[in-house]
Amino acid sequence: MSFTLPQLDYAYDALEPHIDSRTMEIHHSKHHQGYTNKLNAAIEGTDQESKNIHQILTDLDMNNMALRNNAGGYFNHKLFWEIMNPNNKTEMSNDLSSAIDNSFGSFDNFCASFSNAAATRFGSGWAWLCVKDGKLEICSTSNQDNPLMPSIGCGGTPILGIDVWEHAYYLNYQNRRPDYVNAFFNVINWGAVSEKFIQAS
Ligand code: MN3
Repeated sequence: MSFTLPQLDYAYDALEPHIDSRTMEIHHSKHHQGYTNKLNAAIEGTDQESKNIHQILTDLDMNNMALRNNAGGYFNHKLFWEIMNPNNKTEMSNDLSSAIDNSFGSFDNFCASFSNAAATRFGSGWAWLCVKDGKLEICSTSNQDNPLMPSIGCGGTPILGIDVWEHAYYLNYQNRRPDYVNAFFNVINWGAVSEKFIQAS
């Protein structure tokens, strides 16, 4: 199969003022399109062509850097668009709320830990909320790595992620990554995260 750029179910300007329209447009139509094109080039004519993206990531040869970077980039951004929507328009399920309380003590503690993981990821990468063995974990990965990849040391199935590459925030926030991370909490699609929690549990 070949992969196509996933469409957003909101407009580029829908996440303003938290994430600006120009950043969204470039991020989706240029960066994510680029990962998609390079993923298709990396799998063309190989046995990877018969796999879905989940299979490609979980079976990955970590030394295959073209596939690692671009399969990761394709999947990570697809998840990122899905777990955002304007102004927290959907609500967290009771099950996810309970799991967050059980794993982190409180929602505020979860926010502090997730923000810390995003702020302290050196250079480019992602911070994640994952489901592992029925429990929630926060971790971060570099570049376009993803918790589904083998031996990544960041376990489980990701249900929420934030892109902390500078291309995700620099136009609006410049070097102020913590401000971007704080703003991200205003646009999390908790309904979508709750669905991913059910699927992963
Ligand atoms: Mn990105």
